[in-house]
Amino acid sequence: MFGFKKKKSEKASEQTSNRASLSDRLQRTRTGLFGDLFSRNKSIIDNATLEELEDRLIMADIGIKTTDQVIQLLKAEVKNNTDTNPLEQLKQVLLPALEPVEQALSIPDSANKPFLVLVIGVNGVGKTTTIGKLAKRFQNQGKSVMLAAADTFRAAAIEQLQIWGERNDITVVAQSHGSDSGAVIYDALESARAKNIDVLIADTAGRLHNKDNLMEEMKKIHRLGNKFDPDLQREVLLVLDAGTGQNALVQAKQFNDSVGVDGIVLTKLDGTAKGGIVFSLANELNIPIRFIGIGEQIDDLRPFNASEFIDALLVNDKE
Ligand SMILES: Nc1nc2c(ncn2[C@@H]2O[C@H](COP(=O)(O)OP(=O)(O)O)[C@@H](O)[C@H]2O)c(=O)[nH]1
Ligand SMILES: [Mg+2]
Repeated sequence: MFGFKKKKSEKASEQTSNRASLSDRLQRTRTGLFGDLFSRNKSIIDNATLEELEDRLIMADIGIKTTDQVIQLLKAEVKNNTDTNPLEQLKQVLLPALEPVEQALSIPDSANKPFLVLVIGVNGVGKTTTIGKLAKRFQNQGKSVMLAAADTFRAAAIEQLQIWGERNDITVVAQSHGSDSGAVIYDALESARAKNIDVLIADTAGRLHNKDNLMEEMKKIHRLGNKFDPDLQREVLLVLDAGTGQNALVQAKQFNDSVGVDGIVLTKLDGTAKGGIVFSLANELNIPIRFIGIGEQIDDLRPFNASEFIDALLVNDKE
């Protein structure tokens, strides 16, 4: 990872290629959810289709509760809205489910710098990768960025961030392996304030020897932010691996209950048939989904856009 290539393209062409690649990248999720259910020039959604859809949604880890709701809404839509086609009817049901969680992460133009982005989540979900992508993104928006290597439990994690920071001319505040992660973040906050840095992104550990310890550590880090400055502006950003399906929902509930989560990044949507988890997250937690990760490269992070996402899911592969 972090073999990011520098790529600069014009905004217009970038947008076109974004749209093209989003549906490509979501191909597995799309097939998992809908198979060829809607690609046979279907003119109506009949009972057999509804039944197969129900099975598929459950298999795609949307969860029973959310699946039930989708099917009920779709039945009503089919009955009441007879002059549209099945794909349009499906969109009418799915889009309102995701729209409420489409809320972009915006870094306020504030005198009270830095804005702290505290990146949390269990091991392997893509925290460090996402931090690289985010740093680049903020820089492209003209913001100065600093990183804090507060995953001090794995030496490799510190090194990974340092190497990447060096390559991209971004200061990484780090201490030795095993040092107190709160101290690293506090140090980084002081340094970022002294240097008038706009955004400080902190990497954190994803595994302590048990779940309670992990949550306690996260709470402690959270409190340190208040100690540094009660008016510190921050985003607690939870990274979830879409490939873990319903497990991602469980993680989101745990982190939200113990530290409070402001936004979610749902990664690895490119490599899974379980992308349906996004509906479950939206439906059950209503936490903003800030970004989605659709690949390992630096540009493979997109702000979450409900309509684009649904459109990409409803592209007809056989057309
Ligand atoms: N396909 C794919 N892989 C990803 C994505 N985000 C992260 N990864 C990979 O997931 C693995 C773990 O990532 P890492 O950032 O080290 O996770 P961390 O332990 O949470 O910091 C790496 O191999 C990353 O390249 C994504 O959106 N798509
Ligand atoms: Mg990491």
